[in-house]
Amino acid sequence: MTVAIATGIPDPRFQLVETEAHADDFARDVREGLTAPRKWLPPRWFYDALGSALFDAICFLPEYYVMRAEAEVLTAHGDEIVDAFGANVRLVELGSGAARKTRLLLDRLTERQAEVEYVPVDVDPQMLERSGRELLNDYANLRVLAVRADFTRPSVALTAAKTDGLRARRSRTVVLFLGSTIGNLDPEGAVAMLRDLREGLASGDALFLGADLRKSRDVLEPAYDDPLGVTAAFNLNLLARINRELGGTFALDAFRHRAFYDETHGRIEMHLASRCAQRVRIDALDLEIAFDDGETIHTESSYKHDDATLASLAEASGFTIEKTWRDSRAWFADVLMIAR
Ligand code: AVJ
Repeated sequence: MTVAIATGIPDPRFQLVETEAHADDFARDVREGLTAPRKWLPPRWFYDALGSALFDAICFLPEYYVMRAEAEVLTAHGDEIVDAFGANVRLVELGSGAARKTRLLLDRLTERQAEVEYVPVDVDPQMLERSGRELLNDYANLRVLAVRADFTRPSVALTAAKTDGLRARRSRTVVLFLGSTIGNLDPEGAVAMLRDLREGLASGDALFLGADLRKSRDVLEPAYDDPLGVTAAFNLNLLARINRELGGTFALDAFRHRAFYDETHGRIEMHLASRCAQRVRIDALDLEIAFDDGETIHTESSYKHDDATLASLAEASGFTIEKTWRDSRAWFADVLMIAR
């Protein structure tokens, strides 16, 4: 079910494993989402090359505190966090991307352990190769077993990492799921994912989860609707991507970015609202979509957590919260959970 593929990196410390479980069908998701009674698109499709660059730009915005708040947690409490991981751990990271924040932990782990095995899990093999190579340049005692897999099915990735794994004497696996990526999942989806993760772990293994916290609307809404319009561009790029890849005919200026905080559900919702009644053709799908004036496509939910939601998430998925670290404003939390 998994095959190691040739990687062009002649480094014996790097290995890339492919799984079959990367649900990679943009066309299918666009058809399903845009023909639904309430139109929607999954946020995972934001991240083509341009979308990933726009997300990087978002992280520089003064209004978007999320990345900086988590970096503060990992910087201020890094030693304590790595202490709590324990000795000789293997690090798995779900949705590793460029693995920039991971370095704050690897800096410390590679000093404490003779050898660190790092298992980044991502759907983008180029990203895995690039970030893997960069990490290996900087850490002499690192081994990278990159797994190309859909991180919403962590058990598949963990199985791949087990069969093809590098042998290191280790006490426990610590799974990193940073950056509030969990926020894209609704409560049921988050529990389903963490349950699947728990199935791939042994009792005593750990999850280190980054979650954005509930806070004032006055802070949350500008973070997702910035005056420079970068988040608007990030959102609209989804339509541009449909135009580029599926022969869509979206006029980008006929849609407007909207983001608002739904306090009842504790989530930011992002939408693209049609500025008029219009029809849009998507050639590759042989489809024409009708929009009413003001009708929206729901493109993202970003759930915000608190102690209660994190506790019930852990409880429902087979983990026990060991410790929580927050930034100085208590806007973001990183939580260490142990598999029961
Ligand atoms: C990457 C899912 C953590 O929800 O804050 C940023 C994505 N969307 N601005 C988030 C995002 C709009 C981000 N996550």
